[in-house]
Amino acid sequence: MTEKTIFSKIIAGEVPCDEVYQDSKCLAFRDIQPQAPIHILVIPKKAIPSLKEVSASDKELLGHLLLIASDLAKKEGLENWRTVINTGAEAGQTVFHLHLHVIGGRPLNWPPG
Ligand code: DGP
Repeated sequence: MTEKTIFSKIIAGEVPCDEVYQDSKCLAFRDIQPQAPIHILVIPKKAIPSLKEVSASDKELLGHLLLIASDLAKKEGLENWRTVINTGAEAGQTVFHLHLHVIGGRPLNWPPG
């Protein structure tokens, strides 16, 4: 059996989180190592390792995650924000459970490092 990721443990309630939203398909909580005043992670409850492993059957779920990210950014009062999905270790992915970062509350430079 594949080892549970920290995010699967958070979904299962085995590890606490600072939750901001959840529904039947996703959970959103504050990042433990925030990179900006607002830094929320939106994750599917389905354990998909990364954007590499998605398929057409995940279309609705992926759209749902983006809509929730947008709602939460607006609820946090953000006018400008960045939505990031790191895919693969060399792109900065450290937790292999698909997640969207919603980052804002300070000016954000481009390109990212
Ligand atoms: P990434 O590098 O894209 O895989 O982002 C993983 C993020 O997850 C990183 O910003 C730190 C955050 N993180 C890791 N472990 C925990 C945890 O136990 N709780 C919370 N809230 N965030 C975590």
